[in-house]
Amino acid sequence: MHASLDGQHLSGAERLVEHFDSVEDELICMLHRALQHPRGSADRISLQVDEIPCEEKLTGNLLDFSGYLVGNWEQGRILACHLLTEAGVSLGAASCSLEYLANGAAPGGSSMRGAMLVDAQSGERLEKDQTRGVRVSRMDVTKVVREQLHRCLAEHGLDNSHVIEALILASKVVSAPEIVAELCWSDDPDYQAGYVASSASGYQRINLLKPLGEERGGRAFFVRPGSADLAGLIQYLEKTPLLIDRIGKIDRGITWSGQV
Ligand code: WAQ
Ligand code: MG
Repeated sequence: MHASLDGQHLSGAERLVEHFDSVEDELICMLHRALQHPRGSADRISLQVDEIPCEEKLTGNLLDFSGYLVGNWEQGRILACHLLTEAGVSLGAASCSLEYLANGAAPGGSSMRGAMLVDAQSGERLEKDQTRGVRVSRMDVTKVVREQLHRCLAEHGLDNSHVIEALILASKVVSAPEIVAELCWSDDPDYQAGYVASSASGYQRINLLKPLGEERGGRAFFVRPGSADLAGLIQYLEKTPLLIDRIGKIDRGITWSGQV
């Protein structure tokens, strides 16, 4: 679903539906989402439905979730840099990517529509189009996992669509063997949280990664140095259907002392 208002993007979402019978219900949910967006009711809505042959579908697991609480966004960025280096990203690649996102990674200093691809050692940007970037798509959790996730996240007061969608996206991203880690924070001016994800350490949420009111956000996918088949990686991230049928652990937030 893509929805816009006065020619401006308003909302977008997608689902992988297991049974044909649920397609209609999901479409109605999407319609409501577009019409009841907090920033207004859409005046243009596109709904697209694609059949996916069963043999194309992969299954996988959701990353473990843990939360870090920092006192301010500057500390959050120091922590993000530390977690990235722990995951195997060089200090240079981590710090220049934080800077790209902070300054708006698209030409002209706005947010990209998709993610940067960054060499985890050199920090070189590898995506062909620095406005569009790489757009991860075709991933979802099963209905059972979605219900478990709502329940577990609600216990920590974190049952919101930002968290759920980011956790699903990150789970697909770091499931690619070429990816070392992901860094993300939102482009919504009033949503300050973000995360560092890797297959070894899971989804590590950081409550503050940018100042309130900041519209520049984005994503960096750190690629293992020397990965030859970038086209194959992009194909996997953008096109291969992944239905996540196992939930991970959900841990309570821990306060970060600022010591690295
Ligand atoms: N594929 C790649 N990059 C994307 C995609 C996608 N499908 N969707 C968005 N992006 C990029 C794009 O540059 C956006 O500007 C940026 O990511 C942020 O997107 O509390 O809300 O949808 O645990 O604003 C993370 C923290 C929230 C959640 C992320 O991202 C939590 C968020 P947004
Ligand atoms: Mg957003």
